[in-house]
Amino acid sequence: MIFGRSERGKPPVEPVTLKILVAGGFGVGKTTLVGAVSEIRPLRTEELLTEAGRPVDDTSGVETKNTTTVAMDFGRITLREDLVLYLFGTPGQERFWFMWDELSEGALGAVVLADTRRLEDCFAAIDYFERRAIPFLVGVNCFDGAARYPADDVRRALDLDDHVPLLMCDARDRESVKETLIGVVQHAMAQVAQRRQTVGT
Ligand SMILES: Nc1nc2c(ncn2[C@@H]2O[C@H](COP(=O)(O)OP(=O)(O)OP(=O)(O)O)[C@@H](O)[C@H]2O)c(=O)[nH]1
Ligand SMILES: [Mg+2]
Repeated sequence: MIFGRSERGKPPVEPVTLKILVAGGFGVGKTTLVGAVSEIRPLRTEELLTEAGRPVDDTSGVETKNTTTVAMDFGRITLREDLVLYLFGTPGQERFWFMWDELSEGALGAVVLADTRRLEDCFAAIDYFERRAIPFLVGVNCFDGAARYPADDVRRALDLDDHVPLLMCDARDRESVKETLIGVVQHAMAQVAQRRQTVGT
């Protein structure tokens, strides 16, 4: 006897797939974040930082860092059985920024990672997403040894619009990263709904 799909129980769920960017300055923890949550072995494009790059590669604060992303990181996380995120980590160094336009194509939203010891390094990423109206939130990656500041102080220093969420996170911690990603999806969905409403009125 042949059973139809409905008789065998629930039909398989086709998940919605969303593209999320992970951006921010050099060495802020983008590759670490994608690696912490990805359920597939993340694709990385790391190259060794060399003596020749020393004048342009500012490793202050991340002195133990010996590689850098030259094209992108790629990972995947299933947030719910019907919701899958594809994560694209951008290269942090300015000399690789020509990749950003390609990577941001079709993105729902972005996480801008920030390190309070070098806040100015994420200004360019914030400008980039503001200009293109790509919804983003700021994740303050709380490095060991970095001073902790109240969220409002960081918001003010970054001159963030009131509607942009800011969260504290640890790029090495799966649960913390998951929370941050859920925050981006919720924020981006709210922005899309608001834009639709504005267009509809
Ligand atoms: N203590 C601590 N170290 C971290 C954290 N996130 C990253 N690191 C370390 O900081 C360094 C930089 O991390 P990456 O993930 O390579 O940074 P990135 O943003 O991908 O760097 P680029 O691709 O070169 O711009 C690595 O040595 C990590 O082990 C964190 O949350 N806490
Ligand atoms: Mg990287």
